Parts: sequence; structure tokens; C-alpha cells
Amino acid sequence: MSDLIETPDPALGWADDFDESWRALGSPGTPGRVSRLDRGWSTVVRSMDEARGVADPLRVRNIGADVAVGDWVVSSDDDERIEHVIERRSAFTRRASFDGMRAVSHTLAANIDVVFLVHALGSPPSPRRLERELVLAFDSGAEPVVVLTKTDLVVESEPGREALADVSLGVPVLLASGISGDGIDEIRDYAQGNRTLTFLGASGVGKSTLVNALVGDQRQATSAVREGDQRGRHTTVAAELVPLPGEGWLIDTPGVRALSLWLSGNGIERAFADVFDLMDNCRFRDCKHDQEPGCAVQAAIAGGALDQVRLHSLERLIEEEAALEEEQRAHDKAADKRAGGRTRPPEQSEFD
Ligand SMILES: Nc1nc2c(ncn2[C@@H]2O[C@H](COP(=O)(O)OP(=O)(O)O)[C@@H](O)[C@H]2O)c(=O)[nH]1
Ligand SMILES: [Mg+2]
Ligand SMILES: [Zn+2]
Repeated sequence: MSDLIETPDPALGWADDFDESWRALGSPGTPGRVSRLDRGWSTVVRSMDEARGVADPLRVRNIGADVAVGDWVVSSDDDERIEHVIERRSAFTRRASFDGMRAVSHTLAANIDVVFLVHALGSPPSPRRLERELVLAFDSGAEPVVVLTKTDLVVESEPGREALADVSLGVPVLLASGISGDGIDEIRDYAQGNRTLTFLGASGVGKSTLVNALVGDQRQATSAVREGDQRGRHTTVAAELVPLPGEGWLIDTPGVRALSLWLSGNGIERAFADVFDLMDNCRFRDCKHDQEPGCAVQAAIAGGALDQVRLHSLERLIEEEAALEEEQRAHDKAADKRAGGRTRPPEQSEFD
């Protein structure tokens, strides 16, 4: 054992916050980043050579660990299994499913810095979908950026941007095209500082085309396997941490795209900050924003400053979140009873 502590290459995305968490654990082992998950196994990269496929990455069993692609992990001394998952910056977590007595929440991807919410110009705008995506993005802890792609299909991009402006609020909106290459540099700029990007959006909006434009040649090496996976309906398509040309990372995971609402943070409050601001101005603190006198929300609707549909969206999302919380509590309670008051075993990933 050397007393020289080996810290990971910052090019892998290692930064002060991870370093602090790792040192708080007593600086065990050498942290690596999970680049891929297959049934029961994590692929862990500890150098750029490993990330680029020049050297062999580590393959470790992830028994009993809730590990996701993008995670920083430390393996056991014998490299047999994952011993520590370093505290995440952000996480996309799928709503819990329940497996026997255990509540199984599943983290699909971790330590994403920027999530691009992709919408296509030339298709009807979908503000309701963007609302949900923003809730998810804010909840994850990543920074959302809206991308309006397929600029080559429209003469004017402004109407598309306008149609989403009441929902996108202060979130940056980029214009791009995976076909013409428009806006790709701007997207790539978000990866500076070795940051990790991902794309979220409805099927057919143009995510894969943007990814290909962004990753370019480096993508080709993996695409043969990937295409095969997508066609073979029995295999799940693996999420993958892909190095971008230049610097930064892409987490490409179809699972994230189909994410259902998860509750954890203040995603709803942030995605609907305009409506919450209005609510602060209602005359009564327990205003239901329905028929009450002095309701600032209803006044905004009457004055045309707020779309009634947006208020309904918000109410639906709040109800959905409450129902999920209730479901989670009921299952936790039932599980505790079955466990006879013992604490529950650690959550397992479905890959075990
Ligand atoms: N004209 C044009 N077509 C695009 C663009 N991006 C994607 N497409 C097309 O839209 C379809 C869906 O694209 P894809 O990237 O597979 O969408 P995904 O389902 O979001 O991954 C394909 O036929 C693409 O060729 C674009 O920027 N311009
Ligand atoms: Mg695709
Ligand atoms: Zn009110």
C-alpha cells in the first residue's frame, strides 16, 4: 500500500464535490466511473484510455448496490464487487416498483450535469410534455436546457420558441438540427468542464440524430452492437457513458427518455415557479385558487397572463406526486411489518 492517494483524472468528470465525499469515506480505493451496466455487472472506467476502449476497463459485480451509469464507485480490494457509491450530484430515478417486500426504486443515470429537453420544430408544440420534462429535470438535480431541433424543416424558428415560452420560462432555449449541424457547437459547449450531458424527449423528435452529430466518429464503434440490441426485442438496450470528442460526456440511455414522474425534490416548484409566485399573492393563505376572492391565480387567468391549462397541469402533477408518496408510504409500512420491525435490507438494483 502506498500512502500516495490516487485521485481520478478530472477528464472523467471527477470534481471537488466528489472528492470531498470520497475523502469523507476515508479515501478508499481508487474511484472509477460506471460506464455501462449489464446484468449484475458494472463496467468501471478509471482512465481516459479505458473510457476510449484503448485499455480494458474494470468489470465488477454490483451485488446489493444501487448503481447507475454515471456513478462514481469504489470497488472492494479484490475488485470483486462495488463497495461504495460516492454521493451523487444528480440522479434520474424511475418511480418505485415493488418486488416482494422490498420497495425497488431504480436509478437510471447519475451525475448528469445538463439534460437537454428535445422538441422538434415543424411538429405541433407540446407545452404539457415540456412541463413534465422540466419537473423531471429539476427534480434530478441536473440543469435543464430546451433544444428545438429540426430547424432545417421550418422557415422561422421563432413561432416554435414562442409556443413554449410560457413553459420554458427562464430555461435556455437552443435551436439545432442534427441534419444540418445547426446548433451542435452550442450543445457541445455545455460539455465544457468535463460535464455530463443527456437528452430527453418524445420518440422521433430527433435525439439520436443529435447524438450522432455530437459524438461523430467515436460513436460508430458502438453503433453496430447498439443497433442489434434495439432490433432484438428481448435484450434491453444498455445505458452508456460515452466520451464526447474534445471533452465531456454523454449518457445515452433510452430508459431516461421514457421516465415516469418521480418524487424527491422541488421539481414541481421550479418548473411552475411563475404559478407559485402568483399563489404567494393570493389574499388568503389557504386559497384553493378556485373561487376565492382576491385569488391572484384566477386574476392572472382572467387577465390572460396565465393559461388555465397550465394551472390544471400543475394540479394534476401535484396530485400525481401525492399519490406516489402515499403508495410509497403504504408499501414501506407493509414491508416493515413483514420484516418484524427489523430494518429493511438495502435496496437492490434490478440488474442483480
Ligand atoms: N429534417 C430533419 N430531420 C431530422 C432531424 N433530426 C432527426 N430527423 C429525422 O427525424 C426522425 C427521428 O429522428 P431520431 O433521431 O431517430 O429521433 P429520436 O427518436 O428522438 O431518437 C428520423 O427520420 C430523422 O432522420 C433534423 O434535424 N432535421
Ligand atoms: Mg432515438
Ligand atoms: Zn389563489
